[in-house]
Amino acid sequence: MKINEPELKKLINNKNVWFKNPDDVYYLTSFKSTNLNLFYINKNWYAVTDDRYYEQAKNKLKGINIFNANLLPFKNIIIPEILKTGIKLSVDDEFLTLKEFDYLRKNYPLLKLKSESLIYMRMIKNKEEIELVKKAVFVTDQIYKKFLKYVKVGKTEKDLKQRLHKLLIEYRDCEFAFDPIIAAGKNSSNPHIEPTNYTIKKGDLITIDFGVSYNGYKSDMTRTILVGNNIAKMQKRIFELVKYALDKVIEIMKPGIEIKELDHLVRKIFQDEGYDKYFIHALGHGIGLNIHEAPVISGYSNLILKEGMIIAIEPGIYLPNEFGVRLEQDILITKNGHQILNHSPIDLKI
Ligand SMILES: [Mn+2]
Repeated sequence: MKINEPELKKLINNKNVWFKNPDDVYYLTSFKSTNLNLFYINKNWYAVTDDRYYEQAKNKLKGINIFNANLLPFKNIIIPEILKTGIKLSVDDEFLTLKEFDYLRKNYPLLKLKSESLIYMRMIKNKEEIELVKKAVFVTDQIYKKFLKYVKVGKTEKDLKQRLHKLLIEYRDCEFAFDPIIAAGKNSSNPHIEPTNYTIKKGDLITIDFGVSYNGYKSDMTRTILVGNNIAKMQKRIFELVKYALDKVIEIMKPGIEIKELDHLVRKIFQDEGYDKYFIHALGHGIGLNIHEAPVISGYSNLILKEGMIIAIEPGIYLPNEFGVRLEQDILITKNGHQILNHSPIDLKI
């Protein structure tokens, strides 16, 4: 994303800002690195990097004053002279370390730091970003379709994870958005668990949660499937309840809806059946350059849905030591409603 000055100025309200989050830096400059600090100070741009990126940055980042801080003692945060003048600088507190903070206090005593969350900056996706997420979702759907053919009794969770990796290799512009979750049988009662050597048996439920990253933009999808034909009554009941909640919540998603309302709706549906205490995580999250970004979909949110948000909705019920069901769809908020981006089937039986 090239810097879109008018948009950005609106977002940061003409403040002086220090961008430290690599995703924010990439969003603003399209420059990928593990060490590029970006500053917007008195309407000028400054970037500080090191030898590894300096030449590239000079060539690619037009209109930005580039500093090479390679030889300086604290290269990650040596910053332009201007900071010695005692300006006020907003910085995302999640990305400033205590070590850096102490260093700044000693060496830039006049600098006033203001802790500020910048997570809202990337919340509304533009056309280009929406296309990139759609592409990531498309690849996820393709991989899932091929993956399903491989799921059989006798395979282990690790076998299944390895298969996902093999299928991903075909898409050379993609990588996994996060380490895929494959949880079968009792393991599925943990929302997040590492794949094990557990061997899949008839009648097991398997939760598959994975997504891909395409040009930095992420998808996130979860399915719960049954191995074999015989479904236990309880499995069917929980699956149908989670599916019902997913459908109901997506149905109401459109600009203007309060985010906490989405969370309340799902918890109410589960509560009516006595399962609300087994829904042990937030209902969802924004996706974009990061797999979990603003807005968080929870009962504590004060935000409303807006056109251009892309949100993963993932209700789940986890019965300890029995099994769990989670279903997750990626939803684009459109002008008048929403669009479900995933096309993978949500059938329980395979
Ligand atoms: Mn998710």
